[in-house]
Amino acid sequence: MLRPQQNSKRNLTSLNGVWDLELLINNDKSINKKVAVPASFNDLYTDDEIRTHSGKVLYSRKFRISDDWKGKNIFIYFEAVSYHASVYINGHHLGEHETGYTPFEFDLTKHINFDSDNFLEIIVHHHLTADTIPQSGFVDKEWIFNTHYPDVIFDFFPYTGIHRNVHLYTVNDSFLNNIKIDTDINATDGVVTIKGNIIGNASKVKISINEIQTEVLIKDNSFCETISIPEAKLWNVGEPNLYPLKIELFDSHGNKIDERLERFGIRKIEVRGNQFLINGKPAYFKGFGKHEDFPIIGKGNNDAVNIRDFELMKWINANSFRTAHYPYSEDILDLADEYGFLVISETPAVSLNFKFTTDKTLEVHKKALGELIERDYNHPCVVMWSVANEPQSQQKNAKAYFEPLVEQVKLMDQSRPVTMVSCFVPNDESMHLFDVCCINKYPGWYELPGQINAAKQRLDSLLEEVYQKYNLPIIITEFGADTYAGVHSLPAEMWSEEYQKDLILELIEVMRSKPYVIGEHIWNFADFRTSQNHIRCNGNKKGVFTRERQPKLVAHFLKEKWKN
Ligand code: GCB
Repeated sequence: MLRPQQNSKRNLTSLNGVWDLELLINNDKSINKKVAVPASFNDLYTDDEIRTHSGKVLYSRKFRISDDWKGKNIFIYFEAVSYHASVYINGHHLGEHETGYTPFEFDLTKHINFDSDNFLEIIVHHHLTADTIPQSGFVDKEWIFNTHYPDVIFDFFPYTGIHRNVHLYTVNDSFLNNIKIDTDINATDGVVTIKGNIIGNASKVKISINEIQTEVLIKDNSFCETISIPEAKLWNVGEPNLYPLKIELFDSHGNKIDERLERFGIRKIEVRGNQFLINGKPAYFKGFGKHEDFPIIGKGNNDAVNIRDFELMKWINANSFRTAHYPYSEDILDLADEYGFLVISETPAVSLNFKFTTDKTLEVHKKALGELIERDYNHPCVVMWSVANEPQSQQKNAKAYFEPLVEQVKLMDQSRPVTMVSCFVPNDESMHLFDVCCINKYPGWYELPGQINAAKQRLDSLLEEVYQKYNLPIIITEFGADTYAGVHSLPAEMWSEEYQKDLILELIEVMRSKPYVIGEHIWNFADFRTSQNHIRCNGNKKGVFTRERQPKLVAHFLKEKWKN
């Protein structure tokens, strides 16, 4: 499956816009609303029972197709629907998709009307259980986060809806189905290997990278070609050199039947000893754990918000972020390629609890991981896969659970390291499986509240212990303090802008004193909405920026600290 694009052999149209929404509250009260796509529906209306609704909802709309599309195969492509989607066209059930952050598509060709309306319906179901990724819907008495409204076991609002673009597109009977781009470096040459497969019948592809052109015969519906680019301009942080790639598909009569325009960056990643090397040079991660979250649209993809976020990350001299706690939109990864940011790309497996996982949980997790790697493989910005955030990895069965997932990553992608983000080190039972140790710790906040000096000492000894135990390079993927913008205090006290600034800057000093620490990611880039509970006031306030994307005090100091 390839992300849809408009080109000389494909048509593309958007189904974004205003749709109809029907909710059934308590199985009897039906509510009908207008709804925006893409967006979460939760914050569009004024009723709590709609905002916190977690049952099924029905999205629907009509659309017409141009006669120009007659004779083509027509597909519908959803970039993401959260959590479960069941799709119908003109009353025919096309199929289903589970997990909320990766794309899926269906062939509509047989069911489409040309001279009248087409009626599209999606039943969207956000019901999380022990078997879903992420999990929710159970109570672990030993765990503190049990009292959320709406009730979830993670710390962000369970937004629901058609969160990303919906496209209709056409292809001919034979078309390019998948393309994988690998890059390597040989002295000053860039070495690019392009693999692909096709559906239908075709005889050759023509591959063009600027003025370099080559033709490759198709065998067993696939092709593979390696091309050297002399004096290659490499892709790296802040040096987002991208090459255009054109692949044209021809039938046995020499007619062009499909085309694909891609771009790629030449770069090589290695984890060697304590270091994370990009193009042979050590990289240090400065940046954030983020969220897809914004007022009114919730988790809906929005180009303006995405660009503002990248401009702020550039302004503050960050060089990287983690897609906490799920795969982000394809538009965000495109921007990261173009701005030259390093991305740790994460599956939606947040807060796994192995007391409740089942065979089905692991199966869904594997599928979500496979879909993520498949989707993001060609993005140079993605430098590491994260299989999970903060699982209960102090539990004995964590290792057995993660083994097949690490194996799956290694099978699908030999070019990138794999990590898991843990809050249980040094008691983590599974960290030995991974290439990099990612740690979430909140000294000076959840532990040792208000005590910055003691927090520094705690972090120092923890880092030493973790490094001794696992012997892996370490990224602190979360640390920080809730901070209500506008609250000030001298001496610095929790929740004030001064406390956030002092704590973050002091903890960074500890991290930088350890040669095996290869990154500092603050939690969070911006404030974000959570479920309601007694430790959150209008959501999580650990943002360096407010939810509206304005800086708190710490932002100005980080900008200085992250220069160079
Ligand atoms: C964590 C979680 C993150 C929370 C954060 C917090 O460890 O990974 O989802 O939002 O802590 O602020 O408590």
